[in-house]
Amino acid sequence: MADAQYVIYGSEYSPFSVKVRSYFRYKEIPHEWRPRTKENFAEFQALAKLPLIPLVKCPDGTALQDSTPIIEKMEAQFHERSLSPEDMRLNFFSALIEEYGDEWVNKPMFHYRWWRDEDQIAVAEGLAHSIAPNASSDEQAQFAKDLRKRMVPRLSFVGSSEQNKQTIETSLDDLLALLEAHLAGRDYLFGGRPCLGDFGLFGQLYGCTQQPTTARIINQHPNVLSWINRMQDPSPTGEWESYDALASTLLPLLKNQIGNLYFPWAHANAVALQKEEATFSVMLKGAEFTQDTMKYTGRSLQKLRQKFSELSDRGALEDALLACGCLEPLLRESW
Ligand SMILES: N[C@@H](CCC(=O)N[C@@H](CS)C(=O)NCC(=O)O)C(=O)O
Repeated sequence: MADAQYVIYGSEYSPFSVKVRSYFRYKEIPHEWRPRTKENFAEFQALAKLPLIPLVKCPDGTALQDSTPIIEKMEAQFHERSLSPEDMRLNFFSALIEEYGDEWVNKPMFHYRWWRDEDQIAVAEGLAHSIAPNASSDEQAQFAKDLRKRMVPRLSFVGSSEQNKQTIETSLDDLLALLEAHLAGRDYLFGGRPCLGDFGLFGQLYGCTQQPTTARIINQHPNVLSWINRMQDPSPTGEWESYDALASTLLPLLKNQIGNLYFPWAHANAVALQKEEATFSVMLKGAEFTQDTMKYTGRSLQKLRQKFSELSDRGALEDALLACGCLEPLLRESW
């Protein structure tokens, strides 16, 4: 039966979709990758509760959406090649990196996609081709123009603006420099096997390789580029490394990107949601950052805090989080 396996409705241009596709490949879960197109849109819509990809249709016909719960659900069913290192510190760091990838690194990915003419044109053409593969070249060109017109005003959804541009662009530079150092001599974030954090971060950075400006930036980071390529179809190359072996380059990355950037931003967003404010401003690395409040990010931060609060015997984890400026934001109350 053609559908007696998982079907992933996604797009090569959707970071969350390629994240889930890489996960299914790594876990060797039989699946079909079905790019969502104009032709199969009605089929997708009949399954979707939200107008978002990825959508995974299970062999029993039920549909799953939202990459993090999709992976959690699969992890509970497929135990080979687990994504969870035994060390609680690494396991929690992995969740933290995934959350940061999904919620923060999505900003530079999306900002660079639709900010400059060169990138707008290249991505709109690629998107038009992937959504309407059978259209004539004239129709695709018109569709690309329409997509560009529709997507550019959506920059504000991720907080991309003149005011925030520098913070967003510098955050990608900083991430890539820190990741380049961390990945020297290792295949995945925690050694010889990918963790949840690898998948989340990879999805967004893979998206960056499809955009001329960020492709040029990433090309200057050969370790990161090799890792992005490896993550498209990952397989284990060894064991997890120990926390001590990883700490010297991992903690600076967490401190710079999560302790000093993601957490202050996500916390300010959560406070604004609590106060039912439509926008919020927060100082990030000395610059004021203003954006519309995001409900999804508020909920996912809450889940992370919940996950942390449920851990017992977490003394060593607290020390590790303290070392990278990530403990206090997890202990704070919000809404
Ligand atoms: N939190 C969701 C986010 C999914 C998401 O934002 N998907 C984007 C593409 S990456 C989307 O479907 N946008 C609307 C569209 O493409 O029609 C997840 O992790 O799956």
